[in-house]
Amino acid sequence: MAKFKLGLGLYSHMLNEDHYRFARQCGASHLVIHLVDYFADSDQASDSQPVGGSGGWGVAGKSTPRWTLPALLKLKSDVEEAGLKIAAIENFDPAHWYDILLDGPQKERQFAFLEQIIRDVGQAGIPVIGYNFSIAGVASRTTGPFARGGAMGVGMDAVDETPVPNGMVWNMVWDRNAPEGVLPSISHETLWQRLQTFLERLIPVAEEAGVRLAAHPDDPPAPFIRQQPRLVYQPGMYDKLLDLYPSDANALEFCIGSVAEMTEGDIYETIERHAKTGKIGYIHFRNVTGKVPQYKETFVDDGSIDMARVVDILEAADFDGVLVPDHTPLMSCDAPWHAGMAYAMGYMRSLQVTRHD
Ligand SMILES: [Mn+2]
Repeated sequence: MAKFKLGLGLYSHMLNEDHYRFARQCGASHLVIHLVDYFADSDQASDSQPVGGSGGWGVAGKSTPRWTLPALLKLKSDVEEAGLKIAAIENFDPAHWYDILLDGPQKERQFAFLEQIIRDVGQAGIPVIGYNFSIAGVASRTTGPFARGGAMGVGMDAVDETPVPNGMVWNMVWDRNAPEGVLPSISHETLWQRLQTFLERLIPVAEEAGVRLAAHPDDPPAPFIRQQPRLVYQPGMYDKLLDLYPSDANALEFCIGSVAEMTEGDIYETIERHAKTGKIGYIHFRNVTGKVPQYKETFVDDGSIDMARVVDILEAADFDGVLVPDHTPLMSCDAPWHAGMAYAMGYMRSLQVTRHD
């Protein structure tokens, strides 16, 4: 049995007994949970993964009650009753940190709120918060029957240049009454300064709370999307992020797919380096063909990445954290999301039980 643990990612509307049972049936011991409902007040299908059109997903802020200590403790106990553990919470609510990303007037208040969230998450015994330090968030991706057998999948053909409207950040609307207009474009340097402030402010709190803040790379990893700079769009930028604030609490939500979509670097070397230094909080285990700006997500066994080789690298590095499928193509049946996930989980489970002992 391999050392890594198998997890399933659940969106907020899936945080219920049926999905906990489904995760167990797929061989998961852990969950990575989303508290933000990306599609609240949106007409996008909520079972498919967020693609990110220019219009954004939905309205931010509805997750607020889920971030309180009593709510986190209840969630944790429900998940544990189902025989699972929460490995991580993935993504902050844009309503809670838009002015941290935008360097706006509510920044101080929002830092204080995120500090409280980190303390509460630590108090609830949840070890990781995954985040994506991005103004535009996920955008420029398209869906189509791109995957094997015509399965609906995600890809990218070109960079979306549509500017981000006022009142939107990270692809969600935080102010429905924002004045007309668009966000000003900023430089990469300015974005990195904002990240530095974020790390200097929150990593010490995370250290004290026993929580790791784990950074997802940009999806898609292009230098600019929607006229906003991206932070981690080449492998070396992950190193820059870690070097900005060396701490065990400054970690990576390592997305194999997004890193493989980058135009530089070698996916195997990059994984090995970070696994060996213990910097990986958890892993998005998905496959892809092509690179930015033209790539397609694939079934886990069908892309250009040798996923068994990845597992061997993780094993050799003694990685004992959690792998989740991230996204999968949707399969043609009555339960496209479930079938896609069960397929990926079965593949991962076989790697887990057959690699080493
Ligand atoms: Mn990912």
